[in-house]
Formats: sequence, C-alpha cells, structure tokens
Amino acid sequence: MDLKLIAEEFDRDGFAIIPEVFPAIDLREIERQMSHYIEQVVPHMNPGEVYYEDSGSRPLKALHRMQQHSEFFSQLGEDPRLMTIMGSVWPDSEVAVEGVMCFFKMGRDGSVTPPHQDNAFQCWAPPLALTATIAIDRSTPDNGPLICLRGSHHVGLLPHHPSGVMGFSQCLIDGVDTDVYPEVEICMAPGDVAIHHINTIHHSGSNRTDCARRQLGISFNSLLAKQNEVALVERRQILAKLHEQHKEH
Ligand SMILES: O=C(O)CCC(=O)C(=O)O
Repeated sequence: MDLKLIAEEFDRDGFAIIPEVFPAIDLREIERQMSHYIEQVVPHMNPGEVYYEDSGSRPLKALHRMQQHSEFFSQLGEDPRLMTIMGSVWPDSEVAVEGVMCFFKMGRDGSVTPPHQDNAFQCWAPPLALTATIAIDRSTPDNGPLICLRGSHHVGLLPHHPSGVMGFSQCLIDGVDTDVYPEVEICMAPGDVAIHHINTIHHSGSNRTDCARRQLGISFNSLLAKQNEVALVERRQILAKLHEQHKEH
C-alpha cells in the first residue's frame, strides 16, 4: 500500500482506489458471514436497516447498521488494513467507525443510486469523514459501478431534497459541471478497497449483467468531526416520511 499516494489522491480527487487489500480467503469468510447474516439477522431487522428492490422478486438492495447486529461486521470496521488507510488520510487524529453497510445490486435487478453526497445523510462538521467500499464482486462499467465526480468534495455540501428512492432518501437538487468535476467509474476487483470523501458527489447506474455487484460500505470519521444533531433529526424525519409513504403504496 502506497499510503502517501492514497492520501494525495484522496485530498486531490475526493476518492482513491487501493487494490488487493483483502485476499480471497478473507472474502470467502465475508461471504460466509454475509449468508449467515441474511439468514439469521435480516428476518428480524427494523425498517431502515434492510431495503429490497421494488421489482417483482424483491431481491435485497441494502443492509445498514450491520455492526449493531454482528460481531464479525463490527470487527471488520476495525480491521488493521482499513485503519492503516484511515491513518494515511487523517494522520493527526483518532478514527471511529460510524456504520457498516452492504449494497447489493443483484444481476438485472440492481437499481440506480441517485447522485448524492454522504454528508447529506451523516451531517459531519468539519467534513472529516469518508466511506470505504470493499468490493465483494468485480465492479465493471456494465454492472452499475460507483461513479465519483473527481474533485467534487471541494465544492462543499450542496442542497439535497427527498429523492423518493428507498435506501437513498436524499439526492442532489442540481448537478455540477462534469467538465470541471469529471465522472470516474470506480471499477474494482474483489478485495479492492475504494475510499470516497463524505462530500464527494457519487451515484451509480443499474446492473445490466446477470451477476451481482455486491459491496460493503464502511463509514469512518475523524474524532475531530462532530455530527450536527439538529440536521440529523431533520434527516431522520425525511426518512420516516419516506417509509410512511412507501407503506401506503
Ligand atoms: O451501491 C452504490 O452504488 C451506492 C453506494 C453509496 O452510495 C456509498 O457507498 O456511499
């Protein structure tokens, strides 16, 4: 791992890809734990912790707050390889794990993620926070890879509004100029890790292949950042409204 390069890319571009962080043996264990989680935990989860696609067979779309229900996924957030990456980005502060998620995007059934900045959901000030993505499957231009707008973290948090999309309740109101902030597909091999800044604009397309594009997302923050509690309450109200509307359909 070239830690200096990771920090430089992250500061400049708002994201960085670190290849081959988790070997096949670790990925097999992640998959085993995931299957166990889906069988044993998911049936008992609360709204807001599990999302399904709207399509007929309703495959899994996303799992949230996995660290609260699984020692394995809680420990994964503290993995020394991830902590080394965090140390390169924030060398002068301690780091905490805010949440562990999984985004599924099953073959032919994985839907679009609207453009957003994660800080519209997490409300960190200063914005010393990021999401680390661990690729479980290969992500390719055809299966809805994460797309980050290079340098967009420099614009700060932009206005969002309710998206109506379950699992991604907020989306950007206005786009930004992609000539200035070009879109970059984050194509990864299993075991690669990508990090994106909490203010980096990102989105993803649908999965047009037969194979799943699963990836874990782990949110980290520097302990120098604090969450804006007032903004968080507002976000939770928007989310509750979306869940209420969804029930009505
Ligand atoms: O799965 C996706 O494409 C979206 C993931 C995402 O928004 C994130 O990791 O912050």
